[in-house]
Amino acid sequence: MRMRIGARVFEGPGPFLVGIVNTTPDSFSDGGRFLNLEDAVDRANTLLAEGADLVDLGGESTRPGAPAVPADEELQRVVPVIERLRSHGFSLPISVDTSKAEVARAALDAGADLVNDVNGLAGPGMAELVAARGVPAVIMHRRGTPADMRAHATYRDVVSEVADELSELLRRALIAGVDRDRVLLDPGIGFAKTAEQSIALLAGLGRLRSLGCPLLVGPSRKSFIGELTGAGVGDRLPGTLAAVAACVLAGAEFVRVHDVAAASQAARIAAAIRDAAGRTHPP
Ligand code: HH2
Repeated sequence: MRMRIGARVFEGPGPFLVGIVNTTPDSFSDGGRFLNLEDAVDRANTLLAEGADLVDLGGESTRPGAPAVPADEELQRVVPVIERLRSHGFSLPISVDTSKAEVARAALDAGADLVNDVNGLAGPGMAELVAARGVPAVIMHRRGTPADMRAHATYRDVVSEVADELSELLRRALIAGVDRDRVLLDPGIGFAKTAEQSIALLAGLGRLRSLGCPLLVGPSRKSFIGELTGAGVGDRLPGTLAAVAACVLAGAEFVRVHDVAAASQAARIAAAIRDAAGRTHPP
């Protein structure tokens, strides 16, 4: 993989760590902690110090059942954080986690470098904006909206259906003018997926790699870990690290996590094992 994101060129198999900054009152694991400007900026700087390769800033929770946030409120949550980080010389690329073109546009104007869209660039004007700005984007798979996605978790074969639906989202984005070389694909762990389906997707990342774009995967603290182990949302770091290692071993280039320092260690060990396996048992 070779992809420029903002001032940085990401080259090779990674893994690269995307640190999460949620400026929301209601995110499933850290809602309310980084809602105010200073706290969000501090959080981004902490993630940088912990070894993040980029930060992903979101102003709307996508947890199941989360209410939709009006664009102007989402803007007020994310744009000042980006402006502050950029005016203080923050050195990492910044990703904006939004499904609204209006929010993405303002975030890019303020200095964001990548659009991370849990709606797969399918909303009004989003793919066109990404195409016009020539910025990289994450196309994530989901079905339905946070309000109703649980009802959509029915698949005959989750890995091939997610692969087919991602491929269709990618096709539409390309028709709108998005550059294939600037797309990351994401299976959307937990978005209209049961625990069993999320595990199947983590096991099936190889199939998604065959779509030809780098992968970004977000298993951090998600409910599949709770369902399998009984761990509460504040107690899912060990399960997160196991999932991060699995993603890296399966060839995912980017992992999106809350706990960057711990995930960085897990990812580096998994990458060393991946690379050693490639030398001793070439694919
Ligand atoms: N997961 C969440 C949000 N955005 N973006 C991508 N590309 N992939 C993901 O798996 C993903 C995502 C949900 O996690 P979080 O941001 O911690 O929670 P919330 O949506 O409640 O703010």
